[in-house]
Amino acid sequence: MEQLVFEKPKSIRDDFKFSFCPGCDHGVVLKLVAEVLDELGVRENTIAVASVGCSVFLDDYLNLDIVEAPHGRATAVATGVKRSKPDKFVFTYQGDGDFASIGMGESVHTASRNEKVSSICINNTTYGMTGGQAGPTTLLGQVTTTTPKGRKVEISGYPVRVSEVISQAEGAAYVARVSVDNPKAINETKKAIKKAFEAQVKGLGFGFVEVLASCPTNWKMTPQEAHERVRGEMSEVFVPGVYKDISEGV
Ligand SMILES: Cc1ncc(C[n+]2csc(CCOP(=O)(O)OP(=O)(O)O)c2C)c(N)n1
Ligand code: SF4
Repeated sequence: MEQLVFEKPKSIRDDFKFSFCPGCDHGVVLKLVAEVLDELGVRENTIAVASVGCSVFLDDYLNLDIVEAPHGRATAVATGVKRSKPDKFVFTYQGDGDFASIGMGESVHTASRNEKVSSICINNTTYGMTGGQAGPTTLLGQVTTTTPKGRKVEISGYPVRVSEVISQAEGAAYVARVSVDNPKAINETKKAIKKAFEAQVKGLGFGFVEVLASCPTNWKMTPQEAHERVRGEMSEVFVPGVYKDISEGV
């Protein structure tokens, strides 16, 4: 007898068009987001906000109402959506260039105001879609198209530790940094996304998850090498963990 062991989440479109590179982690994270939306039963009541970057085609993947926000403005757009429709479940899905570079002002203030929205930030240490320029999270010494000799403190400063910054905002209800480079980490990431989304459902406030993710294309690595980089040098600088959880008193 045929036994169903896996079902496609209803929050993923039946006709989704796959636009990510082989080995990219965006697809894994989007699947987890879809599973959590299904499990919380909020799909039909959700308005998601997409950013620029490789996640710009969010509406090609997710079976939801989706608004597109210009570079960095996703949390500001989410704020407007939530304030005008407080009964909706609202989340943003952004790259690190979007969330923590040009959008950092919006991101920090959204957390400080304790807006009842949730944000996912994919930290792949680069501007992926535009060809691998340095971004706020680019590691020291990392070679990118705009740091051909490696990122140097004297020229570009230090990498921004996004979860540490957001967790300092008094209004943030939940802040966690996770990764998806192995099955255990993927399970932890799903739990973190659920916690962040539940913070909104329970009215606790702003929930944030930073996902350490690979960009094999711009890192010029195989998917395996890219995950080793996430586990190694990336996790040493961007230490995974729960940085704030007001429901647990962390
Ligand atoms: C208003 C606006 N400014 C700039 C751009 C150009 N742009 C498109 S994607 C991108 C970088 C995205 O990088 P990131 O947010 O890290 O996402 P990734 O592609 O790595 O997932 C930029 C600068 C744009 N599309 N719109
Ligand atoms: S450029 Fe990087 S982030 Fe964008 S789809 Fe390809 S691997 Fe993923």
